[in-house]
Amino acid sequence: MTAGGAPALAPLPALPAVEIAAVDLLTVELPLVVPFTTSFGRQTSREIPLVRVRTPDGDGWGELVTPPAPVYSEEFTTGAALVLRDHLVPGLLAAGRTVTAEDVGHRLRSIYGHRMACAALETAILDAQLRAAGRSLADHLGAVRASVPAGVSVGIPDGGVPELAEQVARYLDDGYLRIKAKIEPGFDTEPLRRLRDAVGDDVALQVDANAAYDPDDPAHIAALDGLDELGLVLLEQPFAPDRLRDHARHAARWTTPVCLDESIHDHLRARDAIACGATSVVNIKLARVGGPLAAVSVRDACLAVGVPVWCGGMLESGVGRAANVALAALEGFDLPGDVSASDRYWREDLTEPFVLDDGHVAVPTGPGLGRTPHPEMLTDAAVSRLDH
Ligand code: OSB
Ligand code: MG
Repeated sequence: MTAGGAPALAPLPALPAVEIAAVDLLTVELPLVVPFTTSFGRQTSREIPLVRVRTPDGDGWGELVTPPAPVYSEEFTTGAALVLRDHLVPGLLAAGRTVTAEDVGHRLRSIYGHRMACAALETAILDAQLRAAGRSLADHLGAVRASVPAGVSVGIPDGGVPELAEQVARYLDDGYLRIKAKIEPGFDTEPLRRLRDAVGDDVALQVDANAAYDPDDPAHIAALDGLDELGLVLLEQPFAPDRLRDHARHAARWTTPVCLDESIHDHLRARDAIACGATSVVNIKLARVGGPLAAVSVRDACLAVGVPVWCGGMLESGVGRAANVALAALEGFDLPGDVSASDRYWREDLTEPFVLDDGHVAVPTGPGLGRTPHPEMLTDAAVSRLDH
């Protein structure tokens, strides 16, 4: 045991490197089954770029989860595709075409940010290495469960509270174990009080503001104070990512735990945010922190000081979802994540779908991600080379 009482965490086993023959980006557009509205905008479909790493032993896949505009963080899809083509892939291959997933971090250490782009590349290389080794990502990362508890993130509906309550009732009926509602100034205390009344006190309910509140605006703070009476599991990212001290100042007054998402871009930021009282739960998205390996180090930093974590999502297709579900299977991920079934997002997923079984999603057991895009889902994909 470490000083913090958490178990000492073993380093990941080494895997043989792969020889990269080509790196491509395949982009498909998938309509969402329900529009997804957050404080930063409304999305009705996703442009999904997949990084494909070709090796003599087969392909590896990774999903680029960037939104179309730089509204969640600085990253956005056209920018990420450009940085992959002009900086990340050339920077990686300049030191040779025999690579490991760790090389993405090591060889590109002088490049700032662009973590979602790095994550797509690192995941694709790790997938190729694991497929060659016949090992699943979940096993490699040290999974401790065969299925993960599933929550669902519900956008701000066009039809207001009646539509929200109807959607939530359907998800609870499906078996989801907790509900996360998006909020923004003007859609917070009152709608959430009505939702709480509709679902009852026993439903695990949490909210996500996506940084839309101003910590110095009394009306904004009054609205967040009102939420504190609703018995929420947590309040996710009320203020802008850099405002750690403001999160800490208000978190100290609330009984509802504050959980940071956008603010936590690496394990050092996790450590600092926890130490200053800005967050007492952490949403870990492997794409936001630069890939599965960085996600494990964020998890380690949280577990070392007894802070619970859960796995967030970015409306992934089956490719990105497979990596998220493997991460959510690790020790410490005890709260239900935003790891919902494929049919919550897509009429037809790019891969074999993820399904909900008694509120849980099964962790893939096949080699690598355990999911591969169906070739017929990629027939209309726009394909470009990243390694010229
Ligand atoms: O803040 O967690 C977020 C989706 C896109 C961008 C940011 C967020 C989200 C979600 C959806 O909440 C989670 C999911 O994939 O179901
Ligand atoms: Mg969030």
